[in-house]
Amino acid sequence: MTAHRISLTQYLVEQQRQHGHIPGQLRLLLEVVARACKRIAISVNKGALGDVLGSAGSENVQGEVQKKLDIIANEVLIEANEWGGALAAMASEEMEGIHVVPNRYPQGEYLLLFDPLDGSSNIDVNVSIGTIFSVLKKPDGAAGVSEADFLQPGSQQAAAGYCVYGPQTTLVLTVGDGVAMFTLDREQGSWVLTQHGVQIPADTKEFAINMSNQRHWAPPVRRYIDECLAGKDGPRGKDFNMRWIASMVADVHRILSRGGVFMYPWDRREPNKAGKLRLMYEANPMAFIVEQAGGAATNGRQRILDLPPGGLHERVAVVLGSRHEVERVTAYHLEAG
Ligand code: AHM
Ligand code: MG
Repeated sequence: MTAHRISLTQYLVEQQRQHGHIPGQLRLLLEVVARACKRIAISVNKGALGDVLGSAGSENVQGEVQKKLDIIANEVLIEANEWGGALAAMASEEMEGIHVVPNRYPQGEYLLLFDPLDGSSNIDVNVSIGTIFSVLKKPDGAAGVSEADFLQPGSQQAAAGYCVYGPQTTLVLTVGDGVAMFTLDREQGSWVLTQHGVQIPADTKEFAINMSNQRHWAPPVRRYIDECLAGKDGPRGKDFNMRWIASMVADVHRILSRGGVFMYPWDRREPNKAGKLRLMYEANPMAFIVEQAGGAATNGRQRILDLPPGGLHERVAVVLGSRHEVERVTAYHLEAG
């Protein structure tokens, strides 16, 4: 294996050179994001030894208590990306407004959005967490850069990825030419291509949902889960297994690896919010990756990548993963009117 190792750099150069998928600036940007994820992985691994666990005693724009690692990861991503010349601005779950690249650095053509540390509730209990990112192109001809430039549907993404900090540190990436996975070789400090052309099986017997919210769900979601729970003797004619890690990165990573359906639906407790997850830096990048791996992603009614965003921190219901199951859940919603 060692003799034929393909590094992230080599993979990206080949994408640029042979397939024409990515311009030089985008390649540079993705390398910088990957380097930042390596630094975040080091902090995550230190845990209690690095004084990185616990709450930071502050709240983010969504009113959620920030963990120290949320803030560290956000700072690492900003510092790593602002001087490279590929970006015009960044947006993050941890910042209310956009972060424009300061004047002292050259302005690039791209916009980067991220959830610096997804699955925050798992930080202190040593369960997998991750970083999710989405790359958009700044609209042509726009003078300067504003929040409105970010409000593009997910179908416009130039690239998307996530890094899962688990038993292995794995970077998963798409530039619109399938999905590739890179494992961090800690001794060498480099990302090594370990899988490409990732495909999600269209059928599955595994679902992921937070069952404790069952009483708040809408009827189509109840119907789907009830049918799964009925098992072999129910209308589906097969037994289903359930998994819920409470880190979207880890749940999506399992689905990319062996199939499954992931749902964070709308629920009655907050009728004005479309769900818990954020469209622009959680649902869109994951939907892009899942579609590139042959899966599907909807909000129960429409394709996530077609949704026009109304704001940076907009929330959305999410159903993604194995295509036939996502189609079924979506059909149940449409039938319900
Ligand atoms: P976060 O970005 O604040 O960490 O929240 C998002 C996370 C997802 O990773 C995960 O799927 C979900 O929240 C878990 O929510 P719950 O605790 O309601 O099960
Ligand atoms: Mg998150």
